[in-house]
Amino acid sequence: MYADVVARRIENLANVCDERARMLQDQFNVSMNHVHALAILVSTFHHGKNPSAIDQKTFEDFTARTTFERPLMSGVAYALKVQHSEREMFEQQHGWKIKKMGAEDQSLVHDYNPENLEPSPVQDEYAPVIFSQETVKHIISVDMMSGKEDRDNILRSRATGKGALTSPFKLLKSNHLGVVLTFTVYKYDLPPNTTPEEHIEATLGYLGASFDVPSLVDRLVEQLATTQKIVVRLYDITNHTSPIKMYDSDVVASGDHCISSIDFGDPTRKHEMHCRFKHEP
Ligand code: WA2
Repeated sequence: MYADVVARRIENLANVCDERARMLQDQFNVSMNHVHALAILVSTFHHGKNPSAIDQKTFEDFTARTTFERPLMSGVAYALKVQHSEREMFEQQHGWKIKKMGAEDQSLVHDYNPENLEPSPVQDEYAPVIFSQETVKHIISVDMMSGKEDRDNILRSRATGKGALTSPFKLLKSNHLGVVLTFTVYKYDLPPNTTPEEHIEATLGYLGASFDVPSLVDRLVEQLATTQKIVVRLYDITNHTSPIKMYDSDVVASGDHCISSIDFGDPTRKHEMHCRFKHEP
């Protein structure tokens, strides 16, 4: 029966789609756990030692040698919480000024260089990047609170003590959509019943990772052996009335499609993978 064939085809597609979604979710989860461990590393060896045992060179070496632990992250960095009253001393200590994130159009140019950025205007507080993986060196000295998505993510992560994920947005020095994952570093371990105010008070800094969605999902999709070619799309459906497309295999496809949900570890965000069979010519 033809109906049988169609039913089996759709069942097969649903299985393949679930398998892909699970694979991406698992890779994201292991990457996220390692970013969390990096936050503990900074807490232990930067804030927990005097003098600090971490400088930019150590951070660069360590993060380069452990990239295999974070298959979905294009770069990690650490930004410090700096109050306005501490700004002058901070800038003297580091020998550079806290910079404001470039305008939207400037952030897209390929030779985005913090040297060309303007100093940050006066704010209550800042989150300048002091350590970065070599791949995102261009954000050193940039105030991550001067970008809306990064700022909201920092505020959400530090009030809750949990990993926070942004919606998709254009990353600096990249033409791609990406998401940023942030973990807050605190002065001491906070018990589960700690209030948001106490969390904010105990904050020292923010360990963040960027996930360049198209290049990293392309790599994952390519790695998977395929008998039937399938076309994959990834959506942020947090606002279900206006989903944001994060990834598209760039192939025209129509016909039956299956949907698998993906959990990227931040309960305030919802994601879906949509799969179709590629049309044979
Ligand atoms: N990292 C890399 N590229 C970006 C970016 C970012 N944020 N934001 C825009 N383009 C240091 O949450 C703290 C990393 C932000 C962490």
